[in-house]
Amino acid sequence: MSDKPIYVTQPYLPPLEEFIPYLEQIWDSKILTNKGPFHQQFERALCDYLGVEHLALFTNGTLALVTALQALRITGEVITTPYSFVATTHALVWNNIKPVFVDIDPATCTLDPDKIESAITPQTTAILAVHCYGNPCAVERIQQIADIYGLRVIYDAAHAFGVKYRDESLLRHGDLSVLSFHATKVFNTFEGGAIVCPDAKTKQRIDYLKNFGFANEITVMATGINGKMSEFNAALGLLQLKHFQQIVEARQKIDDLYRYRLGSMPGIAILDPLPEVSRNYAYFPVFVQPGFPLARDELYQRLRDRGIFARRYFFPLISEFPMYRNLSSAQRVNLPVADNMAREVLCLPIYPNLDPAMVDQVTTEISNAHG
Ligand code: T4K
Repeated sequence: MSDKPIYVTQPYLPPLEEFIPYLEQIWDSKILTNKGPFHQQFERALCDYLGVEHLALFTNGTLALVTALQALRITGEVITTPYSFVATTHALVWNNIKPVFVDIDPATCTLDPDKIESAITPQTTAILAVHCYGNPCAVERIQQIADIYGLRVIYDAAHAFGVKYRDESLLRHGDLSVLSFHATKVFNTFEGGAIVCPDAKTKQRIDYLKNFGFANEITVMATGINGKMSEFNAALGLLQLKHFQQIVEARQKIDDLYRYRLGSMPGIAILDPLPEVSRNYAYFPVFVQPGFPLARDELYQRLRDRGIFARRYFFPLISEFPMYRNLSSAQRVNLPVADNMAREVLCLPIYPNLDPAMVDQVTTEISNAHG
């Protein structure tokens, strides 16, 4: 039994004294928001760090998703995954778009490209895919399908900060990618998010949209919203960026340790690292299968009883929630892989300050279930 609860994650915070000078600047300037100096610096620093052309900061990932769909004027039906955080699908409905759920690939937990074409109808305008757990979607296949059918591609990259695919940023794929800097993410600014886009014109439209549609003091270009990131969050982001490499290295050690301890445990399945991917170690999902003596929920409860708060990301499937379950694409027969994975998944604690002794404790508790 752990003295202190072990949560699925714990936000990384830089040493407080390093943040004070940033706060002093904000207190001096009295510029708190509306594209202040830290906001501008952070946008540039993120583009450089991530290796992308343009990026617009947001107050959170959900508003960034909602705005990304607005920016591309997406309508009608959008193909998406049921295996994600509910914000992915809610963003469609906030834009009066009908979600069409398609099953996932068990190797990555991302949209199965082989299942996309049969879900396309004359109303389909886009694909909204999720780089789940930081695993890249089948980006080339998805782009091929999108090109054939004239669809736009938006990636919910909330889990994919810093992930590289074939030696370049994963965020360079698709028409837009959306990041989350929420407290529970690998890179956090307390709350925050961003849209990554390839061209200056789209970036400008997104900048109008996130600022009520204002182009200047008296001109409103679009029915925008308030999605702006504050100077506090932007300043924190600038500082967090300096620590990010160390955050990833610490996470990698935890990931290695879990793989070593659980890799050959009967009834526990782990996703294999993908070739040509430089990972961010955002989550450590395991899948509790029939060879394990406990059902997934029994293991979840057993760990909780011992102060270990693993989480069932992503259970229930989004398609099971009351506002979605009546859609024909939400029927379980349409989503057998996602349905199965949602019933088996348990995300184990992983964060930079997680003591290896605690990882041992988690894996010992799992192994003890074997009796
Ligand atoms: N798309 C995807 C694929 C996403 O995963 C998300 C967010 C979004 C879009 C939307 O992005 P944002 O609008 O959030 O920027 C959490 C997060 O709230 C959510 O951001 C995240 N996905 C989702 C996967 O997980 P909960 O309800 O599980 O969070 P919560 O509060 O239970 O936190 C989990 C654990 O983390 C706690 O047990 C303790 C620890 N924690 C949490 C917070 C908030 C801390 O130690 N400190 C904290 O401040 O949803």
